[in-house]
Amino acid sequence: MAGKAPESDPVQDAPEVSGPKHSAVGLPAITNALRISRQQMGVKRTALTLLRVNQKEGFDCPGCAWPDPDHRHAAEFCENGAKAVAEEATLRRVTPDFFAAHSVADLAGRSGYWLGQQGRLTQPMYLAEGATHYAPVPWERAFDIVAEELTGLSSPDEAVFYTSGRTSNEAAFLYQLFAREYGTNNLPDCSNMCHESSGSALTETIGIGKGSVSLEDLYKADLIIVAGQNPGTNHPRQLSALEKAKANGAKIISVNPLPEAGLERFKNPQTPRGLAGGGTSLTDLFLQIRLGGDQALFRALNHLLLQTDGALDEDFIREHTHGFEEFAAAAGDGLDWDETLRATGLTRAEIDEALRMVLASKRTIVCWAMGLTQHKHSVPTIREVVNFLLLRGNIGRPGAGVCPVRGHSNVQGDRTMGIFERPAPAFLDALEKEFGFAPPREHGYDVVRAIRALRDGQAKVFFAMGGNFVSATPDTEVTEAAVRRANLTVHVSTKLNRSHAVTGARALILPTLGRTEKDLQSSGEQFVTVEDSMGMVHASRGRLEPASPHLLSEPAIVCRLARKVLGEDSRIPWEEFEKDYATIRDRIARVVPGFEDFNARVASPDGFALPHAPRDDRSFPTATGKANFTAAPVEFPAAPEGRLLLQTLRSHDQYNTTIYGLDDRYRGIKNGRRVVLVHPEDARALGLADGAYTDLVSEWTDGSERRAPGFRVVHYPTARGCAAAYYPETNVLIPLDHTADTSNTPASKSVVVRLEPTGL
Ligand SMILES: Nc1nc2c(c(=O)[nH]1)N[C@H]1C(S)=C(S)[C@@H](COP(=O)(O)OP(=O)(O)OC[C@H]3O[C@@H](n4cnc5c(=O)[nH]c(N)nc54)[C@H](O)[C@@H]3O)O[C@H]1N2
Ligand SMILES: Nc1nc2c(c(=O)[nH]1)N[C@H]1C(S)=C(S)[C@@H](COP(=O)(O)OP(=O)(O)OC[C@H]3O[C@@H](n4cnc5c(=O)[nH]c(N)nc54)[C@H](O)[C@@H]3O)O[C@H]1N2
Ligand SMILES: [Mo]
Repeated sequence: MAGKAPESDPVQDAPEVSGPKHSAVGLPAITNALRISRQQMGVKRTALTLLRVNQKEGFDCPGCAWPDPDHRHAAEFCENGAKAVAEEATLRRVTPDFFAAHSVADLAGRSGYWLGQQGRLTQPMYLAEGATHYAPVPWERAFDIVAEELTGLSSPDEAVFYTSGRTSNEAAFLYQLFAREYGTNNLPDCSNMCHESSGSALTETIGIGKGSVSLEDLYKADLIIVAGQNPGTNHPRQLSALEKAKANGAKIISVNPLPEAGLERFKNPQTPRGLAGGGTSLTDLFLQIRLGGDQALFRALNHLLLQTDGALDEDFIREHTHGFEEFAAAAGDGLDWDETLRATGLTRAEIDEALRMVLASKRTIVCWAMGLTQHKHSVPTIREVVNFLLLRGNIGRPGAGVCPVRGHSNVQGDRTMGIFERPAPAFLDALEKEFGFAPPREHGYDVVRAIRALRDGQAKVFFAMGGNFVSATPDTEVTEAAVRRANLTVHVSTKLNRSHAVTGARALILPTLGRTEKDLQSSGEQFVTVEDSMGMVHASRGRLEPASPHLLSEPAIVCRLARKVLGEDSRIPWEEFEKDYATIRDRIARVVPGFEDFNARVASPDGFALPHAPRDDRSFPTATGKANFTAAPVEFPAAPEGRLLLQTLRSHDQYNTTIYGLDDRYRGIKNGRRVVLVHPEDARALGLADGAYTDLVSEWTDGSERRAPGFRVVHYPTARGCAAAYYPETNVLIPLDHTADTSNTPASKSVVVRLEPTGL
């Protein structure tokens, strides 16, 4: 029934298991999307809302960052996009009465699923020091409280301003401007936990931390390697692009420890064949790699390419690259095949087959996501992918390139707008020139460093523009204790989540508009803009009436807060910005390269493409002025005898920490989330029957242990020695210091665990 949330927390842990599926989408995807949408929104609103997703006059889907094709279907959404929309456009409401009925301690005892199911936040709420319940607070008073705390700090660096990647370009630009005029670069964001490793590796090697391909390139590729990504669940519209590429003759190699249904076979719901027929088989070669074995795999391919006559694009290497000799010396001679096969879990024949496909392809693209970015050696792994593409000149020409597939719908745009704890000096110079204040130059805290600073009492105010910090971050117990030490925690949010229940001495919840909603300011109705995973910028306009008359937009919240905190001293026209977002875009146009004439260009329904030097003209804005080969030693994680390597990943019914439902349809799991997928032979060796219950115990180098109790063992065809369980439940297992070198991203895809039968 629409509008009604569950009263009690449902039993989450009665998982029913039926084995993995071998195809994705098709009719069940539509039925499931409509069922969840109707539960949240009712029938009429479901129809009205879903027809607006990703249309040229509509709003950008708050799901993933996959780009929209030029020729859009009437319903350009996918099952999981529909769920993201339903979650936001729900008719359920969290009112002051709800907070009066539920103490913070009560909320802290609820599951993330239950919290999210309560509906949209409707009024600003304040938790006074020592209070047991949140109480309604007028907006002005809420801003005064934040201003009081921020102006009372002994240094602006005692404040942390987190962002999750749904924030629009306009709001993000204002938010970083406010933080920097206030005086800090402490702007950690979800990207620190996500594609930071891609950004680090790509900036160093090709000079820009973004992907180099467009959708058209995918359609033209001969070979697409999808490594460490589960598009069937996390980027379902990517399957349509892969299907089209295949129809044009492309081959696909999937590199994954799990046989993911979406990559096996796609039943396109937009075509009769997809709905009623067998669908399209996508993967031509499945490489069932061990967790963290990708660097070794790409190194082996590179070694073989270096040994094959005529395999290299020598002109490209000579004209456009740097460091080839050194790389060839490291990768060309002697490869330790025993080590390669151990690291990858593959056979020599499988690697040779992949090589044949690589040699047969003139245009190759590598797509990747969290399976490559969340390991200790993620940055060298992604550099090795770049080496692989450079060897055959697969960058900066049609049908070829790097394709890191972003997560949150505007995470890439937020970074472009300056949400970054280590801003480029040129960006700060441009801010200084445009606004006439001296931005701080010292680097700020990323996510992990922000947690340490809170833990150590060096950070005292935590402000979040969206997201669910305590659930998304590693080392849950450490992180929650760290956040509880803050003087004030503030969350600008659409929905209730655990971060509202784990608070500093005082706390505020500031409810905001979602993408789907009309944004009316005094100059009239506003739109915002976003940038997708392929560097396309376009407008997003909500149409629904806001969930409550008390909501403020994210730009309005930043403007009002900035005026309170910075007062008369501010040189920035905050009032004007709030009134008319076009005035924000005028400033972005003057500060951020590629946004010249922003207001005029974004008026085009298709939006516009941002410049990308390697893609546009094969120039590489790196330190050497060329694309850089890099030669790093091959690394891979190893689990000691009797232990497994655990990856923490998403089920089909969740959006990060937002749990839509309790099923993971493609993996054959229903009605529960506390499951651990283990290869049947590994499970037998550990004496664990399918259906047995086990605690997951992670073992850390300093001898400490962390425990996540009560997971149902599921015998599952994952790579040998590897296990998988859902995040955020498993974040408790990941030590804060277990991060990727260089990017400092929590290494959530390689955690050494012991499985201990529950109750022993
Ligand atoms: N519906 C939905 N959509 C989403 C999200 C969501 O939660 N729900 N989240 C969004 C966000 S923020 C992001 S970042 C993306 C995440 O998108 P994904 O990266 O697809 O998300 P994960 O579930 O973490 O899946 C990781 C995949 O990599 C594989 N993998 C794990 N370790 C390795 C490895 O060492 N090597 C290789 N080759 N493969 C490995 C796993 O088996 C799995 O298939 O999706 C975005 N879209
Ligand atoms: N173990 C493990 N940990 C991980 C990962 C993993 O694979 N394994 N993945 C990491 C990745 S890739 C990411 S991106 C992070 C995600 O980290 P976050 O981005 O912090 O987490 P989300 O769950 O996406 O945030 C959900 C909340 O955002 C708020 N929200 C939704 N829409 C809006 C909006 O329009 N405006 C505002 N202001 N708020 C809104 C809602 O209140 C909702 O509860 O988690 C990371 N953590
Ligand atoms: Mo992400």
